Amino acid sequence: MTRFTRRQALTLLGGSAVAAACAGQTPGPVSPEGVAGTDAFVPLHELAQAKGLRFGTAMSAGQLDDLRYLEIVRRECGVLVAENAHKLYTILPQPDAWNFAPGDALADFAQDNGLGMRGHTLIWSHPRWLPDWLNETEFATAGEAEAFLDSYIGRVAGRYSPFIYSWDAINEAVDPATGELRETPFTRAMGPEAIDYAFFAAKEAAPGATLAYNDYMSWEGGHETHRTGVLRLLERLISNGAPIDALGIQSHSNEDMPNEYTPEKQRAWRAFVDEVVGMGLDIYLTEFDVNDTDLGPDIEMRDRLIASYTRDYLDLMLSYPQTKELLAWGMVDKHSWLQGFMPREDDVEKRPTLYDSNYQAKPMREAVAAALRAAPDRA
Ligand code: 9MR
Repeated sequence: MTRFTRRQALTLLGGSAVAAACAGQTPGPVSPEGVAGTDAFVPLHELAQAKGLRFGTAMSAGQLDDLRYLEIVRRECGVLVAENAHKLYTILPQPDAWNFAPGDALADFAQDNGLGMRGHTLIWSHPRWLPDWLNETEFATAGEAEAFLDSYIGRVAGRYSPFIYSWDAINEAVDPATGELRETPFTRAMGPEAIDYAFFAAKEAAPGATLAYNDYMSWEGGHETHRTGVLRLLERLISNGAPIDALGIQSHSNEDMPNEYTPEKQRAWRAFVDEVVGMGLDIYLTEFDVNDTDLGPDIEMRDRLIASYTRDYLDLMLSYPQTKELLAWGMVDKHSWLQGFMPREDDVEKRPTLYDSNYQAKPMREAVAAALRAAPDRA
């Protein structure tokens, strides 16, 4: 018997209302459009697809046990990315101790449910997020470092090829304080060429996948040096002929609150994005969420500011036809990494994602839907 994926089956059955009905989700407290199970409900991945975009989320392997969360992911998302399971510290915590179990579990879930998958990340070029054994490694020659990159990237990107259609080949190589490259065991042995080399190795292992440089420079105040450093790195990669397709703009707003997205900051940010697309690169919004550490505790007020910022930020970013991906960094507040980062003084739960901790859609979800509906078509 032919085995259809759930997504294929829903398409055959005829569209979004059926998708919502099959998802069997209890209604949320937002406008009818955002309420799963109503005729007006259209999944975000369908709204995105209609404009030539992909919509999805990050997920950890542990969250595969949260069935209500899985309903939301299946219903809303077309793409999954592993929050931590495809990082080097997970896959190779000790030399020769390969651990693909969590990454495979997430890839299996994506495949079984008709979702695409992005890979995050082949090399996180930041010593804090490399395992100790690797930070302590001194490659004797550039050739030794190259051999490691060939073997690690070849094994990881090769394992998921062609299923993973896009990789963050390198994550966070630029030091925001100086704009220079961070030092890693690879740059110590190879110099800046280590970054280029990772792109070439990824292309060889996963020739069909698009490759991005991913980083957290943003519109926030104080990010000017970071943005300049990233532009310099992109220019270098391109002039060296590295196979880079896109800049991954993580889209966390960590320190500036959503109501600090001023016209002046937007102008500076737009100038940066203009330069990136001017280099011929696509834009992927890879880790979208909104931090509310410094907003007052009132839920209605926080949700309103977060939704309004979401709409404004996405309107700007989706106005670029080069923006091809929109991935949320988690879809339910209680699972967000931000609950542990810059904790709120009043200790109330943060509201950084599209659904609250009772799995109900929030105004932020409607803001994403509205921005996708308003976005211009792209190829
Ligand atoms: O959300 C991730 C968190 O669970 C991990 O502890 C942390 C360290 O691996 O990484 C977080 O994700 C980061 C992503 O990989 C890169 N951009 C910043 C994200 C938030 O810190």
